[in-house]
Amino acid sequence: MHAATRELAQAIAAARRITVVTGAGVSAASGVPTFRGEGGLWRQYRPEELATAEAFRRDPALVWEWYAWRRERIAGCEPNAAHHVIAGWSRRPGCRVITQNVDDLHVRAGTRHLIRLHGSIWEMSCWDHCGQAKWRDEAWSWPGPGEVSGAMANRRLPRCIRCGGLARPAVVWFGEALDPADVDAALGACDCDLFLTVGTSAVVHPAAGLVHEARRRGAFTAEVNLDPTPASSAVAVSIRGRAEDVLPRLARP
Ligand code: BV8
Ligand code: ZN
Repeated sequence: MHAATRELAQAIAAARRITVVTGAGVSAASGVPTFRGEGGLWRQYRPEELATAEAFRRDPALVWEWYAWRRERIAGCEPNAAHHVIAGWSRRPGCRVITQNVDDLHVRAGTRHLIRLHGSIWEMSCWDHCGQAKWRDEAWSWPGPGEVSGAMANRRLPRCIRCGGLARPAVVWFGEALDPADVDAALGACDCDLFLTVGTSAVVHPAAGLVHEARRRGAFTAEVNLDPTPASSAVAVSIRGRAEDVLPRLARP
């Protein structure tokens, strides 16, 4: 085992309070596309065209077609070894898990004390803000090519279960505020002994700022990621590798 991995494994074993922050890299081995790496979603699409309220206002069918495609991809994915190690850590008192991912694979792996900063691709909310709380809908799927087009497509889009208006994916888009309760919980989780980021390019805020806040509060900070990130030079230990390979080693000091 590399010295850095051993050092981190020992720090994890000794830590009383651990906070883990994950990004798309932790789900890569499960087959969920990442955003910015090789074959990432933002290589094929422009985020402003799909992951913003403006894009949805302009063309809800296009945005729903993209989310339907991602839901279908994710439906066939299972949590991988990295999710299971993190779920194991989450059962330790004082451990909290924060994810940027919307795939809910941490939920399916049985992770406790999970903060889903960007929401869930399996949940919907009312585009017209009628007051209906977000709800889970795993059944809705895109009507399929050729079956509907144009105005017809808009009629087959998901509707709000309360007012019948247009429903939207209950995820946080660029330019949208995160749920203040989630931000508060994430900041509270920066009070920890060990802060570990796994599988994130560390460019999306406010999630990307958490590791720096944890360091400011005295935490031992570490990163496991396939590529270098803007956080790599700021953490105490930065391990280059695949989460599904490295995390099981970190769990067996
Ligand atoms: C907000 C939607 C304010 C859901 C997403 C401060 C500074 C700079 C910019 C900003 C700032 N504050 C706000 C901004 C703007 C913006 C932002 O951060 N822009 C960036 C891009 C510059 N932030 C926002 O707009 C946020 N909102 O701050 O609002 C506000 C306040 C009040 C009132 C109104 C507004 C909202 C951010 C959320 C955006 N939504 N997605 C969806 O459809 O998924 S973000 C999107 O990127 C995903 O949700 C994803 O979670 C997130 C981060 O990406 P990563 O998870 O890191 O994935 P990525 O592919 O980038 O990286 C994967 C990494 O894994 C790679 O490094 C790769 O090397 C590695 N990897 C691959 N395989 C493996 C691996 N590692 C290990 N093992 C492997 N096997
Ligand atoms: Zn409604």
